[in-house]
Amino acid sequence: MSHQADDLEQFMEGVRRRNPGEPEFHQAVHEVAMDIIPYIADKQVYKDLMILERMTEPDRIVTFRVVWEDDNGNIRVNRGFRVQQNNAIGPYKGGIRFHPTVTQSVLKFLAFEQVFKNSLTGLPMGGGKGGSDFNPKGKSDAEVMRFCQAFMTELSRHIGPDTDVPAGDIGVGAREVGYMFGQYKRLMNRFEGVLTGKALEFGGSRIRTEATGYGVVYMMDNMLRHHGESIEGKTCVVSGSGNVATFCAEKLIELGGKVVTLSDSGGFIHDPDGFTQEKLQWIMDLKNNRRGRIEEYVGEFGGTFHAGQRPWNVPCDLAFPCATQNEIELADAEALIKNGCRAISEGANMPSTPEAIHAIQAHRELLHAPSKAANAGGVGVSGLEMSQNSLRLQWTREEVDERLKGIIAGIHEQMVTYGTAADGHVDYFKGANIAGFNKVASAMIAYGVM
Ligand code: NDP
Ligand code: 2IT
Repeated sequence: MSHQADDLEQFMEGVRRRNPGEPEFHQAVHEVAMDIIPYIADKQVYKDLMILERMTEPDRIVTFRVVWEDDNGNIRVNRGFRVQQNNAIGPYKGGIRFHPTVTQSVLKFLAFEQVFKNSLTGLPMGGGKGGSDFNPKGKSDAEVMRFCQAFMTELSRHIGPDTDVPAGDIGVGAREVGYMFGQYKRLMNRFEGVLTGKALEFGGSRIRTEATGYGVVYMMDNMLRHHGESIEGKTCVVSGSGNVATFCAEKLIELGGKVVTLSDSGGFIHDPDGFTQEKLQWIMDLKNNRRGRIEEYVGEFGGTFHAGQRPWNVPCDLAFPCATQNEIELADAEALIKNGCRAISEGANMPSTPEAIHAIQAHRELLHAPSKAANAGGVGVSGLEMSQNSLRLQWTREEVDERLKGIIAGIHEQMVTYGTAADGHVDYFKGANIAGFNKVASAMIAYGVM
């Protein structure tokens, strides 16, 4: 083994020892350390000051009991978390996830990724993440409201517009942010920008709802243009049918892409004719208002439903994983490669397994933008929402969209700067990891030992 492979293994050994039983967290740290350890090999100050070791240890984790009453009068108990990972370059910032699969490991991986992502946006935001194992599926609005109020009753002690600013993620959208913001305002008697993703009537930003999905497509556009190509006429496979997936599909259709799949946890739908904006509106209504299942699409518009499957075997030019972590495994990556897929822009956080990433990187014709860069448009516009709240102003749609495009183009440029090899090949993972790391590391060095 080379020195660097030794150093990586030794470092990961420590991470695994200090964080037992947290496989998602180990995976996220390993994905970053693979690039950072060789990068700092000749930068003694980073090693002496233990910068990477300090970055992998959250500043703090708050865990708490959330007790609420369901519609039948039963008392229900869930666990709430907030992982405050790193605030070297700004207040902790990152979403809240409500899903039965939420564990400390999942939230630690998300908080760790968020530090690098927020750094890449160029805005002053540290990294954090929170959530609960609460399952919103099948719950009434009143139950969701009582849960959100109970959750915020504890969380409110730990957050604030200059301390920690949560937002949405899986299972947390406009409805949940509304309930949580209302409860914070009631408890603190302060109207302040403590959450982002708020509705326009009470301090939200235009384009925040669309921002993650739009940004994923803008990143794809940047990657393709850098290689002399464009989205127009390309067949696109998208997974998920939530916030990120649907606005990713909307922007793709607008730019002339042909989107042929969407999915949910029940399986995927395949419409070989491609979705139109009208069909997509129907899906958004199904998911956001009627809270139905994606398979219902087939009864309305035709196409096929594939129960229990993901869409990666459907031949495509461009792929957009927008559902959840580890949804592209090795066999999926191999299917994408075999079918001639040209590029992947990751909407979900850490959607590709290490084996899948390895296979894709070995196949150098397949461009691959990592989630911490490709989905940074969401938190980027959250940062703009914080700016607008501080200014007590709301910008126009055009103004926010222009800034979003600028943020994504800036991230693409940083990845090219740090990720381009001598032969011109761009390793977007390496570029994102090093560029995200540099800014946070410099701030930490400036603060001294803490
Ligand atoms: P939503 O809750 O709006 O939608 C999630 C979608 O993914 C649903 O279609 C859901 O299906 C599906 N899904 C969730 N978990 C699983 C699972 N375990 N297996 C299969 N399908 C699953 O969430 P978002 O669209 O907001 O988030 C999607 C991804 O994007 C996540 O990885 C999130 O972290 C990431 N992200 C979100 C941002 C945002 O601004 N919202 C910003 C950056 C990243 P079902 O309805 O059946 O549960
Ligand atoms: O993963 C993410 O970047 C988000 N869920 C959005 C975070 C935010 O603060 O807008």
